[in-house]
Amino acid sequence: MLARHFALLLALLSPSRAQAPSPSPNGTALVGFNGTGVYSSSTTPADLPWYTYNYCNAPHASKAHWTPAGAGARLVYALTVVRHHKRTPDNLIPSERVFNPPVGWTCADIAAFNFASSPPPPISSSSSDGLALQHTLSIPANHPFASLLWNGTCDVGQLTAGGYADARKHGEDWWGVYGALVGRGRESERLWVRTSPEERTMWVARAMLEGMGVRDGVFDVHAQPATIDSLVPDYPCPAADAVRAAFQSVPAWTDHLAQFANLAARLGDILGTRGMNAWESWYDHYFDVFTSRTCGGHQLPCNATTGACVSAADAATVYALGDFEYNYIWNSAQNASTYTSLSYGVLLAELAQNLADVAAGTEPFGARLYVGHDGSMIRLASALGLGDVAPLRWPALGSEIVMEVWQEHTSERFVRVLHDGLVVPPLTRIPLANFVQRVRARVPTDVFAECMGTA
Ligand SMILES: *[C@@H]1O[C@H](CO)[C@@H](O)[C@H](O)[C@H]1NC(C)=O
Ligand SMILES: *[C@@H]1O[C@H](CO)[C@@H](O)[C@H](O)[C@H]1NC(C)=O
Ligand SMILES: *[C@@H]1O[C@H](CO)[C@@H](O)[C@H](O)[C@H]1NC(C)=O
Ligand SMILES: *[C@@H]1O[C@H](CO)[C@@H](O)[C@H](O)[C@H]1NC(C)=O
Ligand SMILES: CC(=O)N[C@H]1CO[C@H](CO)[C@@H](O)[C@@H]1O
Repeated sequence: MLARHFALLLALLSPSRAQAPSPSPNGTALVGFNGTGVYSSSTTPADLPWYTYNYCNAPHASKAHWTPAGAGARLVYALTVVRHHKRTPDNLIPSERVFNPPVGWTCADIAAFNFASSPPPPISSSSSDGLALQHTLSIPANHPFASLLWNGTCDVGQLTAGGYADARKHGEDWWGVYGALVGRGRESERLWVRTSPEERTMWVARAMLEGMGVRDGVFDVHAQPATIDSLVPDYPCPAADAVRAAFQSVPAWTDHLAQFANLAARLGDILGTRGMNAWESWYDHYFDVFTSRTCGGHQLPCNATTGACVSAADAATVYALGDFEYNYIWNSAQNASTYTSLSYGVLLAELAQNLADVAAGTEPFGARLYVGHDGSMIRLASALGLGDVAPLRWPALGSEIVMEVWQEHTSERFVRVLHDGLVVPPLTRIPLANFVQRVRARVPTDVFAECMGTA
């Protein structure tokens, strides 16, 4: 496994074989990231290793590459957290319509259903013929505010048909490895699924369940209200905000903004975002706008007036900067660990409790699946110490962390962690109780009081 991990690092560091062009060497020198990997297709080219970083569709555990933890050990539980798959941009260019991709953002190939039912229908895996409600989104050309959005039929941050297909395959692969923990026909009894309050995560849950072979009936997925949701996470935490504001005002952060001011100016001139704090205080928005397009098969944006387009080289530098920023904020900054603990403590406590229940023999489910966001993945990766092994990159679409519980011989149980399909070297065999303790150690004693500053 160690050798495989080394190979992974080499693959990440190897120059131009991936589809993204090599970024400028001076960018590499500053931020320590190359931005290499695949950013323009869900399919990793066959000449690259299967575990190559693919931002559009992360590698994950599958029968073809997964190996048991060792002879004599039996898999008894899997706690999986994934990011949703490909979507439209979550951040809009101020004059979005002017930058419309030539073929537009069309979502005619994915149907959205949203309806309520009262009284609640029975939860079961048998077919139920209720009245379903499909809703179709339209953006009328004569809408007075149409200039703020693209011409097309997709909502902002909407899962695309391509994202749905990737999620379905993800579910199929997940079932190939972990399905036996659930059992055919016992899906709603043995598999517990949680999403964020964001619609796209529910769509991904649906696609993954479909890929797992759950076709009919009513499946219950759980979510928390957006105001206190712990998975995005969205609960208020002014203390965490203050910690982050402080470590984003020191040179370790501000230097990269100064160093890449020319890049920011160039991008700002093309997109009309110059001087806008939301776009210039970090590269998050550019990263989102560019990758959503390239992963969705669209070109990088061009300014219709000047004809200037964002160059592939600049996009690659943005990707490297995105990795740098994610690693800094959630992993490497002084106090990043406090920030992660405060802002994710509620979910970490829940994950630890699931595993404690397994240890106590009171967990009724064989597996739990959480469908979240990049912010969910990076915090979990950081809290589990994955950033001590290698710097953390921006969690790719569909990225996955699995905490497997193995039973050895008679009583000894241990946890093995997989990240994007690969076993994480230091987390191959942690006694279950120790693992629970490690996760709990990252949970503030009184997370509400510490967040609200009343501790
Ligand atoms: C919007 O896109 C459709 C389909 O590509 C096209 O037929 C139509 O002319 C476009 N409308 C505007 C206002 O750009
Ligand atoms: C980290 O937290 C300590 C204690 O609150 C504080 O003194 C220090 O300035 C913080 N560091 C940064 C970079 O914000
Ligand atoms: C370094 O990168 C900046 C921003 O992309 C660019 O303006 C500058 O010319 C580069 N310097 C060198 C020495 O390549
Ligand atoms: C196109 O570029 C010009 C020149 O930089 C800029 O002023 C304008 O805002 C850009 N267009 C849009 C629609 O943002
Ligand atoms: C191709 C390339 O730029 N590779 C560099 C990636 O970054 C590492 C440091 O993190 C360099 O050692 C590589 O040379």
